[in-house]
Amino acid sequence: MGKGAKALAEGHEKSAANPIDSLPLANTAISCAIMKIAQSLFITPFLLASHLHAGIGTELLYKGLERPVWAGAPVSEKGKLWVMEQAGSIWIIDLKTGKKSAKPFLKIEDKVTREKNEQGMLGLAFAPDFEKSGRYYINYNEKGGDTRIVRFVSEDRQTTDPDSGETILKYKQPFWNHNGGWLDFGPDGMLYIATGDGGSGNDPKGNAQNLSSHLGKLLRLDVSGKKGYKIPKDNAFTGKKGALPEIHAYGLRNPWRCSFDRATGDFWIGDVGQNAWEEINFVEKGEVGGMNFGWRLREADVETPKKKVGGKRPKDNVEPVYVYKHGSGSREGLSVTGGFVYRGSKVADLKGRYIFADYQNPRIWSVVEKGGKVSDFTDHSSELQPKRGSINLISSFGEDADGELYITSLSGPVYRIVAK
Ligand SMILES: [Ca+2]
Ligand SMILES: [Ca+2]
Repeated sequence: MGKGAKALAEGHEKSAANPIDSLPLANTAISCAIMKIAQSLFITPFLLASHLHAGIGTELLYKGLERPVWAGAPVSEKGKLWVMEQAGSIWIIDLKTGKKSAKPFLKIEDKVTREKNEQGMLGLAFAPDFEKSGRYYINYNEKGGDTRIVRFVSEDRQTTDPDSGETILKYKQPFWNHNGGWLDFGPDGMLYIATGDGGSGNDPKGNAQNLSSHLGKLLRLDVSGKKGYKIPKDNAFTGKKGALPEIHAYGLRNPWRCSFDRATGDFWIGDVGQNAWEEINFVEKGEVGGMNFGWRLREADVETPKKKVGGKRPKDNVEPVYVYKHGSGSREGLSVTGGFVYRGSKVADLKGRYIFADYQNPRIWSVVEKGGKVSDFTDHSSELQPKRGSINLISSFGEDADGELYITSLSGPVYRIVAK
């Protein structure tokens, strides 16, 4: 999500086009031929055919949320999915019955602004010990638009007193767009927060390269204490004059959905581009902080095309592992939505693959990472279309306690990714 209200409206129109092509027909023809061969070889046709039909698809989990932007679950809570509505409410969906909780898990719509397209409640992180502590963290735009990171405690793990929040961190938002919004705990137990560059276009204030600004950064906080947060001793810029010690990495534009791989601890970022490119960044587990993802000097792996904005690769620059051009082709798009490496057990074809999407085209793809490089690009856009309608405005992917994946569409539905 990242190009503003106008772009969102355009996305609505564009997404009416269903990207389903003739692939299912082609599969049927092939499988019929294989069935014949199998029969002639006295092989049980069912087994062979079912193997050939292995694939992925989606099922509608819940319909009718108001602008869902996030989904997820604490690892201790199986069979449930938390979903977030941008206006400032969180609900729990029972994965067996598909029913939504009668009461919200949290509802703070009176504290959140959702005046503009990219403003609202944008992210949630459950504390690693949520089962015991009930603690979790929310990223939202408060009235007026500035960002707040607030800690809540859910006493019964099902609801929250809306007035019980403790503000951990607050930073100014000079413009309504590019608020980032993602936050989660890393394998090191630290809270990571991805902030956007603050907004407008081409980062006019140069926030992302400015180490004295919270904007355009990946922040890293130790929130394990009773109150507030501490700076982890090994943060990259601790003690550096003029640099905020909260900063772990910099040079981000509008990171819209990041994830830690629950199996490896590797880190993935979908960073929304300006006018030409979208990008995916990858950081191996254990890599020390201080890396520069390049914005606004770099858009993906080139100099930002706008005059007096772009520049040479800075020191410590980390190039994206995957980039794609703006456009409406099958490998193109307008606004990346970062996803997850699939670590569930039910969808064999997705195992170990990083799945991500374009919010506006809309497309859903996956790649495989090895040694910091990605390969085996696969377009899942057709096979992931549900029986009825089409998935558009892909606002987020979500992971449940078992590592199964879900897709939220800003137009309301939540889909489950399943084996076909
Ligand atoms: Ca902003
Ligand atoms: Ca970059």
